[in-house]
Amino acid sequence: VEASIPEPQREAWLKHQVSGFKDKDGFESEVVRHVETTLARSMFNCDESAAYSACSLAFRDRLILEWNRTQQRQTFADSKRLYYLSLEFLMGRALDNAMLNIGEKDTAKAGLADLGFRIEDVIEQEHDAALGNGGLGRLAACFLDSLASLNYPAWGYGLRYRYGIFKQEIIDGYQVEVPDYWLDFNPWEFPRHDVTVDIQFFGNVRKSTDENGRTVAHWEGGEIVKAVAYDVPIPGYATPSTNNLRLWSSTAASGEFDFQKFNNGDYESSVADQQRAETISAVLYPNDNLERGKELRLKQQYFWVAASLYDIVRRFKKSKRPWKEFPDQVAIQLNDTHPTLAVVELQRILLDLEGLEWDEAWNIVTNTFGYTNHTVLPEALEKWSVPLIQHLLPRHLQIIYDINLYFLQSVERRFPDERELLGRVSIIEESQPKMVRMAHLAIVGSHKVNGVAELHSDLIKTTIFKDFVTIFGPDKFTNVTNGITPRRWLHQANPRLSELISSKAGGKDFLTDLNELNKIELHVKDKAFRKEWADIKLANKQRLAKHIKASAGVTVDPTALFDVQVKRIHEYKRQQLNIFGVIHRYLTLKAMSPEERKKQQPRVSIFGGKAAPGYWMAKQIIHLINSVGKVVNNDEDIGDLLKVVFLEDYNVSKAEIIIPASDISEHISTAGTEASGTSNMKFVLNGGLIIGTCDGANIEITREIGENNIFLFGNLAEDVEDLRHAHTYGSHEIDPDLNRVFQEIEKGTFGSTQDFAALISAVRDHGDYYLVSDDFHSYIETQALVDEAYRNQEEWITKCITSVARMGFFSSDRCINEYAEGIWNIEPLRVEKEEGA
Ligand code: RUG
Repeated sequence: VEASIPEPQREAWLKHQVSGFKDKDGFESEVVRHVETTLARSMFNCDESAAYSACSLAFRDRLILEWNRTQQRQTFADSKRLYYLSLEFLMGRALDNAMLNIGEKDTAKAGLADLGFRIEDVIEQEHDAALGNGGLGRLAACFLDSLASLNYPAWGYGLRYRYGIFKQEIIDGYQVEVPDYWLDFNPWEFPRHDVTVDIQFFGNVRKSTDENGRTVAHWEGGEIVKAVAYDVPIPGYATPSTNNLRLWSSTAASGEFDFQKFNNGDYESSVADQQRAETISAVLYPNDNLERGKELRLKQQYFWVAASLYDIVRRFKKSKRPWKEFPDQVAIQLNDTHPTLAVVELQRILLDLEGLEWDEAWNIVTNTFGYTNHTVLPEALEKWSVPLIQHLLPRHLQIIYDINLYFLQSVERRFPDERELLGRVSIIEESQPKMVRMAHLAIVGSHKVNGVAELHSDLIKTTIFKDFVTIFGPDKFTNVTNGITPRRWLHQANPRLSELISSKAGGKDFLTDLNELNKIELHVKDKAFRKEWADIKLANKQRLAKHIKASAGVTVDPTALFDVQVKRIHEYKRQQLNIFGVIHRYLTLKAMSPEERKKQQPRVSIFGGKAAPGYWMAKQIIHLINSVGKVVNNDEDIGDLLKVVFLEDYNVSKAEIIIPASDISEHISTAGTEASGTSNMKFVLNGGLIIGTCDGANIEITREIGENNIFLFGNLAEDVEDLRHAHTYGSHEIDPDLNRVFQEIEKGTFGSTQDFAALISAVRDHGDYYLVSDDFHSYIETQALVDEAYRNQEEWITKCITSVARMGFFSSDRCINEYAEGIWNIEPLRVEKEEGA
């Protein structure tokens, strides 16, 4: 790269090369420089917020230098890259992560102390980057961390929402949504005003014939919106590799048209255009596992996909390689169906703009894309109305119809007698209006389709995508069980446990090879080790107890059993089962004599999670939890035996406090509904046990850690359909204990009975789709086993240590290596450590 610059100029550049801070002194001088120049402040008015900004800028400078080098290295190596397309990246805070991944947290701690600040307070200043709803977005963030840490040449592409997931407030027990404006000061992004792409919407398609007699489509007219790139550096752990996350922001295209409007005095309308354009990237849709088919959402999808592909194609074209080599240079992963229009857009680029023939183009497209499915829930499977696509993206609709035609023709040739098969696999659903089934398009347009846990990958092959397995064969469908990054979810969230583990595992290698954790199993009987283990858990619980007091106003005893369920609120995740179980516990305790009560295991039931603003049932669940808490927490008969807490505004930084403090966490979805779950992995990795159904990754966690170390209950996925059928067509007896709970709610013990009627009738009168009653008895019994097991602290600690030791499989590094080898066909770039600054 350097060779293209003439010698004297190169010398000048190299002489003045910036290197970023090297030690504590250098760090301090960078912080002071940023306070005084970048922020225009001084030591007299540098508060914690300014210290955070300056400290972040000092680290950002380091990152950006490594980012530049990494990009140069990748360009020079000219090897295949992965592009991860995700509408959500739930990154959380960046400063702590950057300090730890770069390996300079101690330097920063000492430097900040010299300047008069506590590092914890400075870290606390950061606003979470919350560009995601839940598991899907956080998985994308873990994947970015692993890709960089493993030195893979990879970019993430997403949207730079002005408003991330809303902030949740609990007022009188109800969820209230408040906008999350997070961009006030964000030192972690670099606006690239020179990297812009014009994105077209609406208009019409004209066809002409070229000199070779070939029909050429021209997409004309309509409206142009400009995409501006914002780059976020993603540091790898213990490597100089720093990858890029490119987020697109929308703005009005500054065309002559606007200018003319303005000159003509039509100021209002030119401002309205600007605002309309900016709306595209304004807000993250707050739905998890639910699609609503809104036009603006489709606009977001195309805007992001078109800008990203333009960027990817531009980069490829610089290499001057022939088009057929595109899949050798580029792998694109579709994170769920949200980016599926990328399949159509690449076909359009190759066909209409680059002049390739259909088959040649389609071959390139299908060899480029991979598709990850994250759900089997029907309400989450994306469909877009044909008239909407026709209106917004007229050329794309034509291409979708052509893709479908050729696909169905090939199916018909191979299965001439199966007329119904065509209707079932068609990309177009023959409804009123017709709909485009995005999952079908993603499958047809990709060379690999994967689920995210073994059970889930089996289920998609035998249920929703069964016909496609018949058509394409089983090899196209594969499994990559999800994972989590141990850097954030152990080292950062639980520094003392990380330190203790490294003292027994022979250093920090477990952070880059999580299987090294198994070394601690040898020490499971070591008294001092066990003592320190228990002390750390208690300290983490004390920290959470403080947080509970400050945010929910409830005093909890840190020695009680902490039972945690934190995740999006959803009927399939069954927080209602949990709270019904809590009521049952409360009633049981109330019925006991004071002597009997004294023998019971004290418990704190902790809930957290957001409900989609339009999801009424989920909001009722939150209200019930808070209403139960109000009664139970103030009942003098009960005291510390049971406390019920709803922690408002669950997000990544709160997860970092909550997860290390858990004794038992709940992963209790109806079997067959939770694709994987990833918080189950985080809790176990932090020395908490789990109670769960045989669903998602719980099954593989059991396989790894052993049946004795997990509390499983409930019906199996294979029985769910029959049970539902029986509820609808046979008699449906409600579990008697659950009935008692319902009666208590209906008596008004927890306030207005009207509010909770729907939660009860979903079980009693509407078929109990989520099998709450069927699983209730098993759930209650298993919770009793949890109490019993917890009473034997020695055995409990043994279970915890053994489980952590066996969690190696769940590192997102393992997943990324599986994707790289089995789907993307990419190699890591070797990096010498000294190469970095
Ligand atoms: O619900 C799933 C989780 O089970 C899974 O762990 C996570 C990551 O794979 O994705 C979640 N998910 C699925 N979020 N949105 C969807 C459907 O769009």
